[in-house]
Amino acid sequence: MSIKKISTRPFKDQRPGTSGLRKKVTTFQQPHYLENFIQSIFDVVGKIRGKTIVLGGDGRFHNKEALQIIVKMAAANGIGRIMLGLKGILSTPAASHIIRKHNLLGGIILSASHNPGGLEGDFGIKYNVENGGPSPEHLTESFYRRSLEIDTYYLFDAPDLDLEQPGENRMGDMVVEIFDSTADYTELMQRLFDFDRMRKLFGHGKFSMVYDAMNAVTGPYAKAIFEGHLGASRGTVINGNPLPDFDGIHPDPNLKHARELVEIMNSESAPDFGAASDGDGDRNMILGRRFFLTPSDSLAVLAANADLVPGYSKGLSGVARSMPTSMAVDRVAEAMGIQCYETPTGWKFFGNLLDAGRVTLCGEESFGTGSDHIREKDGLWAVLFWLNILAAKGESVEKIVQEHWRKFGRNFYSRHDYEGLESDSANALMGHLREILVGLAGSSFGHYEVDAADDFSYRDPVDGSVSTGQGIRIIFRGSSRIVFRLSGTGTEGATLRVYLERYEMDTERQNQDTQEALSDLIAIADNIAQIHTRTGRDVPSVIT
Ligand code: G16
Repeated sequence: MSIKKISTRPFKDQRPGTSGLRKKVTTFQQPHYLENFIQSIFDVVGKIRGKTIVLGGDGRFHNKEALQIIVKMAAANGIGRIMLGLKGILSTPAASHIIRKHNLLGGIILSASHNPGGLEGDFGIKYNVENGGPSPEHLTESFYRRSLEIDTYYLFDAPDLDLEQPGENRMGDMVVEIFDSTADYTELMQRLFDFDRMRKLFGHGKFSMVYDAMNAVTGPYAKAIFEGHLGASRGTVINGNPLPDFDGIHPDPNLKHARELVEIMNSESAPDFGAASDGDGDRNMILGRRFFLTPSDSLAVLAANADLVPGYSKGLSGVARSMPTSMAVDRVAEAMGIQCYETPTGWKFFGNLLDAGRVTLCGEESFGTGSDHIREKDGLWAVLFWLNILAAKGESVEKIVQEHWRKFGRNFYSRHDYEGLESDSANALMGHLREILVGLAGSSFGHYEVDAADDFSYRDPVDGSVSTGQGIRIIFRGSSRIVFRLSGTGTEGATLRVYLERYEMDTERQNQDTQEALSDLIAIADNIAQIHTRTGRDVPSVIT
């Protein structure tokens, strides 16, 4: 067996987005496409000879084929050992944990996260670094630059591995250890949460839950934890088998795509608690009985109740949220006397703050919540955090959230997505916003007066790096905001995201319908950005 040296030519479109390189499956199936990007990663990371990496994916279409190629490329490039998820399955949080637990060089995760799967769907590659987190921006830019000049990649000439059997295999000098990561991950969760208390919650027979794994990666982990360790009844986990096409489900845990769960939670016989995760297991959606909780509120409630959870009972060093995430957690931080950091969208921006011990909890409006236990957001962790709080308080999700609003005020919040826009018109819309920004401060729209308007830029307080152009913020007096940005995770045209937020202190007015409460801001957003005129769209594709 030998190492094959293969000549190739660069592709021009391998610049990673918000979270790794995401493209249509058919793009990745082009000869040399995947190989070019993987070789670019190996070339840029450098000093990989003899090192260990973790490898796996969310089980989506093309996962296994891609894994076989990457294993052979790793062997040819001198990697010493690969820890490979059994059947090719590894959730993003589990991969982050394995990197940290074993002090690995890093990891390659094959996932397009919450994007649709199947032959017509999406595929993706992320490289996580030695702290377990996503590659920082300077590294993803280096992968991209390398991909523009690459002319050779290396492949070990060997038969495919059997991914279905745990144990050690050899490929040349490299060892491939095929392992089941559910035990490691469960053990980490047991260190953070009060499993006894949660077992009692399920044990007295009055508490019920449904968890929707959306036929994606979390099914095996969720069954082991909820139905196994915590004694929840069988059937608590629905859509629990990872399938290449997710059985047609779009694995994005929101009100539109987690349809089955939402129907169950809105029914007369709804269980007490509902939750879902996405394709690679890093997102979460939390539902009470006939009650939807925004991810922004979820982060704020977790922070306010962290003292009830063993892993966080010593206090939080600080919290962080992405810029478009509502400012609900800011109020909790203020009350607790801790720092709240505002970062650009993308989990990679939390890495330095977590490593420096400046924050313990962080979260994003895009259904992502996490802590310093790993360096990725973590879907099942968030669900367990909620379960632990429910077990400790003995109250419903709705009651806990209502009380939170009474104490801190409510940040009415919604995100309107306009998907599949023509890139040119979406870019022109953002260009128009940038042009008018300067003149906005001081102007009034109905009752709303603009306090400040800018294109968000971030200076990392730890390493001083600066990221510009991270979204247009229009901030009104009284803590209302409209934010506009283009998604960095889509694979078709452009997606405009409009984030709307209004703060309400008056407890009498905290129970309005969210869209109603935001109706003035929705009209102002359209007026300022000329959404309808520029995109031809009357309504958003998705409202969360
Ligand atoms: C990724 C990132 C998140 C980000 C989200 C949405 O999530 O990891 O940090 O908030 O994309 O990004 P955008 O608004 O640019 O589409 P995931 O779950 O897709 O990896």
